[in-house]
Amino acid sequence: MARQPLRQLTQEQADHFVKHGWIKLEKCFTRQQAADVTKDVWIRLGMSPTDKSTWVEDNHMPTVNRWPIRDFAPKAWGALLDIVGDERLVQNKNWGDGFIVNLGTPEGEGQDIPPDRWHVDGQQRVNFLDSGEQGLLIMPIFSDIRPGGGGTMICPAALPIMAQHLYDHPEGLMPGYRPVGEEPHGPHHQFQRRTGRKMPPSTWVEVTGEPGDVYILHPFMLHSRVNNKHRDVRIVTNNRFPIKEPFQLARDDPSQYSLIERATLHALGRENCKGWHITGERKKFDDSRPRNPNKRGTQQEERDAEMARVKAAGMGHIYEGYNRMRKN
Ligand SMILES: O=C(O)CCC(=O)C(=O)O
Ligand SMILES: [Fe+2]
Repeated sequence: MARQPLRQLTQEQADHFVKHGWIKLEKCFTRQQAADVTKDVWIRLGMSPTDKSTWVEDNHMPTVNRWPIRDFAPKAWGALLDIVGDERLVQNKNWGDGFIVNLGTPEGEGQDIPPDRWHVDGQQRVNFLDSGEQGLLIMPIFSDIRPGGGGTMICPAALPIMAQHLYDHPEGLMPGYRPVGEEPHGPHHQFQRRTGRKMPPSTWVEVTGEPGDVYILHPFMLHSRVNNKHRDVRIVTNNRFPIKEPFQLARDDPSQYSLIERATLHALGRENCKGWHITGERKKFDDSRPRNPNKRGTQQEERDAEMARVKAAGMGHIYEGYNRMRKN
């Protein structure tokens, strides 16, 4: 039996995802929707939009409210189902307001600085070729992002390298893609970052667009935060799209592969992964440590600090407004 026909994507978009591991969808939600959900960003951040001396470069805000993708961005939702292939596999049907706000730095203003924070998301677990926990990396855009304005850099050409490394290490890869069992400063120390540094700039793709545009990326996509030379207010979210089961890369009926699975096989240059099995343990680490060096605390600490700031500004009610937007 053939897979369901595409609901949202054109065949050309589906083929692009399989071949390159990413697509950009335009106008998945309106500029007004973006304005509505980001309207309290400055209060939440505790910074002033007009006083750059209050700005911190890289802000990973806690998620306080969530809303169903299906209602907020139906086109993106349709595309996601096309890529995953089956709604029953979808674990998290919401996006939220955990904005990532890149405000640039005084030193970086006007400067062209190459990206150097190359990584693949998956910091909280041991990663395998067939891991479903990341699912996809989805980047909805909530502000105007022009070239040089702090949009993330992605490197689709590194997908085959990441996929092969996962294939070669069925024992699993730690964050950064050091194989489980290898000493911390061994041969694969900072594998992701070092691979990124070797990729020529001609292979990079800069995330740019308008509020409402959405990038959908393969879970192994190498990407990096970039300098925001214009010091525009760059607002996105990064969402996982976890699926409930490991990906199946050795199906008896090849017509049943999802687009993600097909993209993984394409990156490996293989028809299937028959005979490949994980040999390590699927494991999640706890989330009580800061996600990156710029974070000011654990997720709970950040949430508490933000709530305290918002309450001190006499704006505690903003969260009630948000909560009314929630549908499930
Ligand atoms: O802020 C960005 O452009 C990228 C952030 C990112 O990749 C991350 O937080 O994992
Ligand atoms: Fe990331």
